[in-house]
Amino acid sequence: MQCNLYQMLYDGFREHLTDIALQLPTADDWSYADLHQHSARMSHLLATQTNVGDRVLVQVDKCPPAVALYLACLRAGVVMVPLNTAYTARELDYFIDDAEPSLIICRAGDGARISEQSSCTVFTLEEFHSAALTATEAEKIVPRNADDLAAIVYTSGTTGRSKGAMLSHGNLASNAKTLHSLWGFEAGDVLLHALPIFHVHGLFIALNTAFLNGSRILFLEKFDTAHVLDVMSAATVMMGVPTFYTRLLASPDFGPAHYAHMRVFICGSAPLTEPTFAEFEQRTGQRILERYGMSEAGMITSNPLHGERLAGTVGFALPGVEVRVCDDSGTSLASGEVGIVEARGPNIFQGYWRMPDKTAAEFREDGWFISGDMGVLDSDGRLSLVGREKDLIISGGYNVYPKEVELVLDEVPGIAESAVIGVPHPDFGEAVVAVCVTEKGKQLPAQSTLQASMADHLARFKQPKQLLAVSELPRNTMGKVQKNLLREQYRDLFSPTAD
Ligand code: MLC
Repeated sequence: MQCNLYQMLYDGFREHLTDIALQLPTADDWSYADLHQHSARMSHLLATQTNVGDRVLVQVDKCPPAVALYLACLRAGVVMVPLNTAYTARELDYFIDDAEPSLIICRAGDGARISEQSSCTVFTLEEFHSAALTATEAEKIVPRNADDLAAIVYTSGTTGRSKGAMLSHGNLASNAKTLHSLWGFEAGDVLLHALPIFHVHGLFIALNTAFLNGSRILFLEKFDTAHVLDVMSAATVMMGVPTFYTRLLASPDFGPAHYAHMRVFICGSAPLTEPTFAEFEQRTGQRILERYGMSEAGMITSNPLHGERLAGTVGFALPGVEVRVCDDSGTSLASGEVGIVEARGPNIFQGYWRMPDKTAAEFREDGWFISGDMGVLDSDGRLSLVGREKDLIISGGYNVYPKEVELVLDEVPGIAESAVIGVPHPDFGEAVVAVCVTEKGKQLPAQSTLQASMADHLARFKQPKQLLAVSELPRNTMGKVQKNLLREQYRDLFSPTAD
């Protein structure tokens, strides 16, 4: 049976080939026929450069050819490895070593550097796209099984080493189909898309559901409040991270003319606070639909489209997905008890790329995935997240593990040790903050010096928004740094009312 996700998406949009697929502010729109044809040609070119199952590393700006490339990878049966455009050359080195791609497609301007960095074939997206346009159109869609890999999505790891979550055609297809139906996609729906397309949220959740529906996508390069407001009145569905919603609320211009036609505002990737939920409802009359997911699982739970959407909860397990809350040994806890969220279903990834031990540690023998998030189920099966077991910081929807930042800071001359924490931030939800102990008799280097030392090593969003010097870090009797005390101490660092 053909389980290639492209086949399913094509079946969704084939009746809409002459309709606009990607609507751009520049009016350079792409129809579904354009996406179908360009991806066919790109897939043909991919087939001349790679074998089925090879990894193709992609670090490109958000634009229509990048979307065609995603579809081409599916069609050609290669495994796309999308990378955040904020990653530095050093970070890229790690991904090249780890994923061992046979092809890299990058931004204009990065081609020469990456060719030096890697022995595999490198194209800029522009080069690849123009070369593909001269290629034959390959109608072919490579047959794939449900468990064949479609993508590897890297997520930060507790140890500072990123892990590649392997997602199969079946994983992505199950989520796309379920969410398309659960969120009530219907004829005439128009999706406002301002998310990046190198993560699960913007790439798979947003694009795949819209493709299945043959929907027009208002395709914005990034979230810029003014640009979003310019186009919002034409949209019926928006998906975003909480920062999108706090930025909309911060805009005095945001009014009924913008949201009157909006069928549903969907939010995820980071916790939506109850005040934001309430203020949004008060301002617009709309209750934001919060859902919960992660790179390893796509979407896991969602508040209902028609039932009650409750602030502070992430709703119910998606149809076909099981969710439970367990103690450390994997024993289910009663409703009302806090424990680790575990999930099982067709959406759960195939494991971490070349990390069998890590994979084994995060799965129970009977297939339950141990998410690492702490949660509690109510008696109706509604899940609320109450914190994270691990040290993870979520800044503007991006995950940052402190260890990775600490390893870089500890190399900076003058810093003896550091503790990196997340503290509340009005725009990003949480901000990365570093608390540093300086070497004896030394001062904390100037912020600009520190920033410069980190620039080569860490993507901008991982770099601390503030560095603080202390004489010592609080430790428990075992000698472990008590980050909870630091988080408490600095919780008001970015509060608008803080001194
Ligand atoms: C940008 N910066 C960030 C940042 N994004 N810093 C911390 N956290 C972030 N998320 C930096 C910039 O480099 C810049 O640095 C400064 O902060 C201000 O930039 P900006 O122009 O205001 O930021 P902007 O480009 O508007 O981006 C903010 C954002 C964006 C929140 C709109 O980060 C975003 O689109 N986030 C979405 C992430 C996402 O899609 N996550 C899904 C993961 S999938 P300087 O110092 O140079 O000025 C997943 C599964 C699931 O989690 O469930 O969905």
